[in-house]
Amino acid sequence: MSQLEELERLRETALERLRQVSTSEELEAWRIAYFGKKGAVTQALKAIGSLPPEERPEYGRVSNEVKLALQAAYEAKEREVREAELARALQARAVDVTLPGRPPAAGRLHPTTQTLRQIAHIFAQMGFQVYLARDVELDLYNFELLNIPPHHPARDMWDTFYTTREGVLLRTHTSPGQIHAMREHAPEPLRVILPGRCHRYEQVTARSESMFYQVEGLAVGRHITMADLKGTMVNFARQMFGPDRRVRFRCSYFPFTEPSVEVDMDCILCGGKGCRLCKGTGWLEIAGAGMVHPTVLQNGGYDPRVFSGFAFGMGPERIAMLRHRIEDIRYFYTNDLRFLQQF
Ligand code: 2NL
Repeated sequence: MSQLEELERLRETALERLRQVSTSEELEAWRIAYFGKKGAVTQALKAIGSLPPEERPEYGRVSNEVKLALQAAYEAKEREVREAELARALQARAVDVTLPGRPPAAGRLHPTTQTLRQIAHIFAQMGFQVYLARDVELDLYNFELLNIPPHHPARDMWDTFYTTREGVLLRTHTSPGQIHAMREHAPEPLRVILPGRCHRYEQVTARSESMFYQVEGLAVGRHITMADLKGTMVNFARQMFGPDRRVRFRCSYFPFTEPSVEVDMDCILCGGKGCRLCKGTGWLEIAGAGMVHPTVLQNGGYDPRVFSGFAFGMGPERIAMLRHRIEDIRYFYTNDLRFLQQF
């Protein structure tokens, strides 16, 4: 066989073998077999040196043609293999974009937050604005300005978390915030509710936590009477617990109100006959309240000869416990989803 025929055979077999290549590994093996250092095409090009001079031009031309043709075929095959392999990879790790997504777990408002919002809504209708105040307070605001002097026996009503800084404590009730509110607004009349966390250094039981919320209300104006307090409390009880609720006011004592009362409503379970929930009394306590003590009005910046006011305080956890028949306050802040997801 002549040298030129051999070149022709080389071209045919190389193209035939290239046609059978389908992976990048096979393609690389083909490239080494033909274009590697000892590859068939490389050898064929080198062979020109051993030919008689008169055959060299023709051989050179044809061998160069074969080389270019195989190179072009190789490049075309390389594109084909790359595309095929990409298609296979996409097929293997297919993502079905038409599948519906996984729904994110929907959160919800904490039962205390829900209750705080209902309370705020009811009082908003009666003209009360929400006032927010700090959790860390001065003894001055938490006690002294509320008519509770140092060493006064009334201090025993609040077991207090003190900080290491003299005179700085965690508020035991939201009342100090009312002093801030009064001082901000005096001598203008005022109607605010003040929700927030309070802290007491107490034994934790089914009925009391060391951290809990309070909502206090305060109305200060020129002709405010006990009748305004009673109407406000009755309206609240009926909006929160049903339009037929009866409300009663019992004598009580707070250092910052005079007179002071406890606000009760008829039992939502037995309607007043007496049961386990109301401990046989027929009544449930929902708030403490009273007419703002003149000294406290004065400390808030109001002249007690001109201004009067009423105030009340309630525990939103207790309100929520009554509404939802929750038997233990500790459920509120233990973060057990089995509890929280019921609301
Ligand atoms: C309760 C009782 C009460 C107040 C809070 C108050 C605030 C000022 C002046 C007068 Cl600045 N009073 N607050 C009054 C009566 C009762 O809370 O049992 N809370 C859970």
